[in-house]
Amino acid sequence: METIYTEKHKLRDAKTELCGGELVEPFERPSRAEYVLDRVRETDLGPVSDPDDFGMDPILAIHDTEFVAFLKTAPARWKEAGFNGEAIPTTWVGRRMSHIRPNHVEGQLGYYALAGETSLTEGTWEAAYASAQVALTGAARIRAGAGAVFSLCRPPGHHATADMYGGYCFFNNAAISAQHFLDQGAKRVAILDVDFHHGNGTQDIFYDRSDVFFISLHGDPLETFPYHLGHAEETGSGAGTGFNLNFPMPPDTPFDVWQAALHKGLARIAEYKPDVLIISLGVDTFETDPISFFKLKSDDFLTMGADIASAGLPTHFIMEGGYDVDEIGVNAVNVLQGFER
Ligand code: Q9C
Ligand code: ZN
Repeated sequence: METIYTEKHKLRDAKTELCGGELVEPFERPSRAEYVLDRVRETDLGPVSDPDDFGMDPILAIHDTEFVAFLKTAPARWKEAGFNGEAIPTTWVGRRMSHIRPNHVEGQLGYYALAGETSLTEGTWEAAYASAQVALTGAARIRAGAGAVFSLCRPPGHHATADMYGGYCFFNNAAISAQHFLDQGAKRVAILDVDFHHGNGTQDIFYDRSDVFFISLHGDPLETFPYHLGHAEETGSGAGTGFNLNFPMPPDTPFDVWQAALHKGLARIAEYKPDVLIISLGVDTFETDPISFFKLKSDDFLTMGADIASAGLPTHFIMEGGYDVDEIGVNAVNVLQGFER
């Protein structure tokens, strides 16, 4: 399987993450992608290629123009406003407050952030742009006939909505890839999100549409991030009714329980008959992930890959989360090797 990768991810290198009331070294750090790339090379998974440049249009097919401009300029504007640290929101649009966008950068952070942990820094926009280009290049490979491709995206994307960032995500790489497939002639795309966290951004983007079926297996939002979306009752709206499927699961969920949900999701995907399957591939379901609570073991990721392969669909793997950095390479590449066996 071919891997798409660019070093430009290193431009996303925040010094701080707001965690437990402290500013800590971010869990989502550059070494994550390096460990995955090392493992891709070590296992001879296949060639590693640079992304092509598809420009802004496919990003703007998903994201709001003003939001994209905000991400680009916010770090410099934050500095100009006289703030010394990295840009972190301190306000939000609380219930019954106004959705009028403020002028001041501090207010705009509250307006565009869906969570407060993710600092905006110089270089973030460029890295997020490059990450989206990695996903678009992966999509082009599938379109050209590849059975599977691994887009080693960083920063991740599945928490980002059309006009909100947070949860370490800025541009929604999976959504951008799905829309690109549709714009190139696909009729139906399924996105299966196996990251520990609910893919709230992807769900929100496609919630009222039937041409993208979103399925997510994740920690119950009653207990974990993103807290405010991802319940089983969320099944889509309008034309999208029936095309959103959530499997929230409790703390300490082991692989056999998780796998039963995977099989249910795959059965629904088979009925849907998509042209392409996109996997939002987070490996933060791992038993020693520092911010998650599932109990998957490294070998389980091989089984996961084999189960995904049984769908028999062209499959676009897009890297999302995974924060046990020492094991992220083994776990992510196990899914890809399990798929190929
Ligand atoms: N104090 C992805 O996996 N909450 N994002 C962190 C640590 C945010 C995860 C809590 C988790 C975001 C792509
Ligand atoms: Zn995650």
